[in-house]
Amino acid sequence: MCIDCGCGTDPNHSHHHNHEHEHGHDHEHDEKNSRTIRIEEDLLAKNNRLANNNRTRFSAGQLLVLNLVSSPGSGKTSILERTLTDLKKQIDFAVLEGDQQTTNDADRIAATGVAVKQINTGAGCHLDAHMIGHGVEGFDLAATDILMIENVGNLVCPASFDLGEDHKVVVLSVTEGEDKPLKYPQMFQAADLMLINKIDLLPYLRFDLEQCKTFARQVNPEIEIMELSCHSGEGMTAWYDWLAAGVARKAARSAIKTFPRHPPLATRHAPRERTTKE
Ligand SMILES: Nc1nc2c(ncn2[C@@H]2O[C@H](COP(=O)(O)OP(=O)(O)OP(=O)(O)O)[C@@H](O)[C@H]2O)c(=O)[nH]1
Ligand SMILES: [Mg+2]
Ligand SMILES: [Zn+2]
Ligand SMILES: [Zn+2]
Repeated sequence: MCIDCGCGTDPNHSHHHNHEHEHGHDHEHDEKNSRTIRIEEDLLAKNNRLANNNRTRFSAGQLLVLNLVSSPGSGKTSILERTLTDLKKQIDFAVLEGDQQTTNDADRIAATGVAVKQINTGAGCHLDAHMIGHGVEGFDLAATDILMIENVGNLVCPASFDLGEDHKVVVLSVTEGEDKPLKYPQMFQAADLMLINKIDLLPYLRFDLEQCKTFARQVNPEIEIMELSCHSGEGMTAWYDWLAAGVARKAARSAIKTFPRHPPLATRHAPRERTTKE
């Protein structure tokens, strides 16, 4: 039994956690609605618990975990292919690929020589923390600097599911229209970084780059934004620098953990010897 989720430890097991049950009986709408809300809350609460377990496991090493989210076809796999090819000599990567069907993306990543596992969600439209917990079984996380998770192409519900990642990175390609941050605000609020991809196509499109950035900052004033094209290579250096800085921050944090600058609390606050007055 898997202690966290109660399922078998076989990573190939398949089960659905977010299926809905037909009740086969009538009941008031309010009752049905409140039950639906309760089920959703339970589902998210369970996901958050498993995400925290993932995070604890990831932070035991120096692992930087990124969750790549976007609508279908924005270029997540293409960005990964180029990034892994360019950086794999300096940074150790592992990749989890989420898709409803096919191993196409995992096959593309495998061709770069980086460790990869495909998670097929079937009818599911997002990855959840439980899938990630099992997905990383078999990866040598202690020897990995960055775990890249490519989520299912969907700008809606992956925003609500914490996987235990350090950052959600939202990819928006210029063919999608500059208004997407306003139409799908939750995703852009949840992300720390937005990659605007396919800028090589800008001369052929009516896409207002500045307007797109304004919209993104309107829903998330803190969001970092980079423009790039993984086909032409333009803008990729800034993304690579961001990744390298993330890895360096992780390494520094773990060095502080290993060599504390201050004596441990127990030593600093050791009880003083009592002098008893007779
Ligand atoms: N012109 C141009 N095309 C790109 C760029 N990046 C990706 N593409 C193309 O966009 C299409 C989709 O790219 P993918 O990398 O498969 O996109 P994805 O986000 O992984 O797609 P899903 O996994 O299906 O959601 C492919 O035909 C790519 O060649 C780019 O920078 N410029
Ligand atoms: Mg893909
Ligand atoms: Zn399980
Ligand atoms: Zn979903």
